[in-house]
Amino acid sequence: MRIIRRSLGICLWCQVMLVVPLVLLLVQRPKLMPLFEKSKEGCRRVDTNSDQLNVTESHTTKDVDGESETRAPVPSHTNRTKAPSKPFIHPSKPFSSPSKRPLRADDFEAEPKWSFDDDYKMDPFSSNTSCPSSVTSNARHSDWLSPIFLPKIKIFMDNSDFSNEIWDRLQHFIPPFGWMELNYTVVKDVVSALPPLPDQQILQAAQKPQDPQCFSCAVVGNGGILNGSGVGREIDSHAYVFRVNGAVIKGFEDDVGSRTSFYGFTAYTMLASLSDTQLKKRGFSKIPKDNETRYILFAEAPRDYAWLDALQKNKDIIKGTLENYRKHPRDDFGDSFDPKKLFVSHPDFMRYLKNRFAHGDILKTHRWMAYRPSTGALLLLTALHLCDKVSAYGFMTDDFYKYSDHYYDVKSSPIKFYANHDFRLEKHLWKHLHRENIIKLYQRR
Ligand SMILES: *[C@@H]1O[C@H](CO)[C@@H](O)[C@H](O)[C@H]1NC(C)=O
Ligand SMILES: *[C@@H]1O[C@H](CO)[C@@H](O)[C@H](O)[C@H]1NC(C)=O
Ligand SMILES: *[C@@H]1O[C@H](CO)[C@@H](O)[C@H](O)[C@H]1NC(C)=O
Ligand SMILES: *[C@@H]1O[C@H](CO)[C@@H](O)[C@H](O)[C@H]1NC(C)=O
Ligand SMILES: *[C@@H]1O[C@H](CO)[C@@H](O)[C@H](O)[C@H]1NC(C)=O
Ligand SMILES: CC(=O)N[C@H]1CO[C@H](CO)[C@@H](O)[C@@H]1O
Repeated sequence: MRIIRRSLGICLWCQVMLVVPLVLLLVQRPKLMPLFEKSKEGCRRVDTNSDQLNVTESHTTKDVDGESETRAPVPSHTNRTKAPSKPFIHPSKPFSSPSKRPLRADDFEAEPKWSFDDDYKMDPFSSNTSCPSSVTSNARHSDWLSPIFLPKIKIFMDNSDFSNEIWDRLQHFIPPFGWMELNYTVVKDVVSALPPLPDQQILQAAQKPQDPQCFSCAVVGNGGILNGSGVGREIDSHAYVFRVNGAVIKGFEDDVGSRTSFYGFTAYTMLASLSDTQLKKRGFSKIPKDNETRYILFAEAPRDYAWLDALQKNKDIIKGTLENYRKHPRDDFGDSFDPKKLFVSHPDFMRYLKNRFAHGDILKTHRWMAYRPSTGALLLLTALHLCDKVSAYGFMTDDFYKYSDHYYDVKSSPIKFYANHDFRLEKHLWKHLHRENIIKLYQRR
């Protein structure tokens, strides 16, 4: 068997199994198996960064119902930019039946992988840029990025992004990568209330004839490297300025600029920032609210959907979510809250960023469910898919130990590493993107 496998690349049995699962899935009670990492037992993990078609071998695993049985492996097509030529399960096919109890994160000992894990909602109306040297065109010339970069992926959700089929599909992924363990009614209400987003390339949609060909964006992280940097004017000179979480401006204009075109947050990071004592000392008492400011919510947990529901319906947050912070989300936006100014990350886009750009090692462990890219990373990677040119300020560099955690820290303190993020991976990613001429990463000499 081993010899055959070596000579063929994949075993014969596996080749047969490329075709069978689709039939099984449609005919049988649809149950998909996570591709656990159990190399000792002969199963290989599907590498989501490989361009080859890799298949896990047969193995016995604990089913989501608790029964133990041998099941056909699910093929994973991984040729990302092309339409799949091998069998794959289309996202619009239902995967769960109402009689079954919903999937739970606890069912899995490590991050589950599904055949449709790497399939994402695309935006057919995504507009082309006329910028001669944009992120998209530079990515096309990068051996590393061209196979993984999807310039036309759908970035934000609108009211077309809820249906029972989508609900069933996204049940397989925990938030922010999907909707596992969320409340059906709340998700349905929230997504259905989002305004239509006919052209999600929101920056290019604003394009007028007199506008520049290339839209530049400055993404401002909160790193201590910005303290004393003097790059405030440079930041403000970009067409758009992105900020995140505790985005202190007052008193730091010379270093971080003063404009905010986009403010990125999760319900928790925003509310926690607003109640942070250190940030309070810096006068951070409200989120940025310029006349140009728009908002990007990275919906990372059930509480984000509950918070958004309350924001949309102009009511208090339900008990058991974030009511210890501020009960009434509208208060943070003011009376003139305009739903069109709030963009909500698409779970497919979040999963794409995790799978292809920031796949933390912790995902292979039993603590997999805690992991997500940091809010700053989500914002920078979002800008990468919206803008023609991206400059990153206040993001982690190799000499991070020389700087305080944040530029606004009252007392210098070393950067904190959190178990649920992978800052080293992110630091490496920024450096790599900078080297490949995709972003300009601010570094001090
Ligand atoms: C993936 O795409 C490349 C070209 O980009 C192609 O050569 C290769 O055959 C494709 N692989 C599969 C499995 O379709
Ligand atoms: C966008 O660009 C691609 C390739 O450059 C081209 O084939 C396509 O027609 C363009 N679409 C629009 C809407 O301009
Ligand atoms: C889901 O949310 C609705 C509306 O808030 C609530 O009435 C319902 O009890 C929730 N369902 C579950 C299973 O928690
Ligand atoms: C919005 O901001 C721009 C740029 O600072 C300014 O020129 C304009 O007057 C402002 N508009 C309003 C209504 O405040
Ligand atoms: C920021 O820079 C100022 C001036 O160089 C310095 O006095 C201060 O200690 C720095 N703050 C932190 C948190 O390192
Ligand atoms: C991650 C992984 O298993 N990648 C393998 C995919 O299949 C090719 C060809 O069989 C291997 O060379 C890769 O190592």
